[in-house]
Amino acid sequence: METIQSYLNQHDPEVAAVLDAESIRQKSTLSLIPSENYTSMAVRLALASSFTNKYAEGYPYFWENGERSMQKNGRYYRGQANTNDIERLAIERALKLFTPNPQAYHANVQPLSGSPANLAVLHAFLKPGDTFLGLSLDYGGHLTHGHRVNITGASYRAVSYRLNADYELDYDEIRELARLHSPKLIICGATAYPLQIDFQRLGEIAREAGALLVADIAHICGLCVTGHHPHPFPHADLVTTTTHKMLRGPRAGLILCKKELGPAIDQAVFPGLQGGPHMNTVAAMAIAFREAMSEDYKMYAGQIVRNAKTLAEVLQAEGFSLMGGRTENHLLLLDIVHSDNGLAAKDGHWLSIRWERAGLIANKNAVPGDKKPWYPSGMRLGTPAVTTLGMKEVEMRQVGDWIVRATRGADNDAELERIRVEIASMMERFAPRQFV
Ligand code: DSN
Repeated sequence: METIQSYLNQHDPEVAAVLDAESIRQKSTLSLIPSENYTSMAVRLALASSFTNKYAEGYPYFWENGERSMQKNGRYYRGQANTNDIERLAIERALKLFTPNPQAYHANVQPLSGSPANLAVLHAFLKPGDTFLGLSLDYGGHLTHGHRVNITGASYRAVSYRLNADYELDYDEIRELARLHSPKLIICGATAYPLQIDFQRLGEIAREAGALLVADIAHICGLCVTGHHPHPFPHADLVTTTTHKMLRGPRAGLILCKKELGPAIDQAVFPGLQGGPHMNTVAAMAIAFREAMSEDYKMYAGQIVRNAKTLAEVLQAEGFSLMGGRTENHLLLLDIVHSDNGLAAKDGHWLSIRWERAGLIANKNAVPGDKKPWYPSGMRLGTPAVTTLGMKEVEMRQVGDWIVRATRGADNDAELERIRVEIASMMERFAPRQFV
């Protein structure tokens, strides 16, 4: 990696300086954004591989009578021997990692990220104006689950469901909405939901309504595939995920579905939505899928949850208000406007800036009732990245202490600077070695 850095320094010192600065930032601050992580060296090398030079529109197979004919080349351009091999391998590994029975499912590894994956699913099964249900953004849902400013809300009739007063999914309300609106599809999954999801119950609701169930597990995929959370299959008809969050792969998206839905999904991804897949990313995905099948990864996933629970306990004991009152996964959502004991702040925007000065990198987040997304009342915290670094419960208590001090002392620049130095010192012990 030093060779790569010195090559970049010589080739383009201006860009090299910014890359170097970002490495230093990542090495000296704490990433508490629940959707961020650190990839392995192997994933990073695959991203920089010669596949980045290759176009590969199409698929490394043909659909014939509901089966993928894997030995047939379905690409539009020539020179695909290796792209075909790598995409077939990525598909095989995705099916092995994510599905109960690889023979009965299909995987499309081409979505460029989670948003295009979700849009492709809607494009495959809905016509403009058709109805689907999704979790409201200010209750932890994702933009692509039908928010009005997103193409999914602008092109389709999106009906939003919410959480109950305890910040839990309200399955009875979802059933009522499904009965009332007869959606073609129900999306479940979230970006700021700290509790487990009952996929079985949602599957029953979807079947009763004659709708497809799509589980967007981008945030929790690692917990589902290692048995720490319920698995969406066989209850869901389709699963979407990103591969760069808890999964620690490249920035990309993935769609898994019952095999009979495969031709429609493939058609929707290409040519429906995208052009050529990013084959360097597909290679990196294949590596990440294999890594996630390991015993180490299973232990990592369990530690993510233990770390989040420890952080939640420390923060709650000090007076922070937690949405849902607890966490069962990798994230916590703090209502910082309604926290006690000197921990209330005017808004998440302001607090996130103050925390960053202390080396605590987190994101502001809407909580129910917020009217201004730029000035929300919440802060979202997650443990996947710090757990990758090897941090455990003891470090989470220290992190909790820093968060408390940086909140009580948010107006005190000297205190923020002291915390920044302490964090940088701890990161010297934990920062990953794969940085260029
Ligand atoms: N931006 C992602 C997250 O942070 O959850 C979702 O797309």
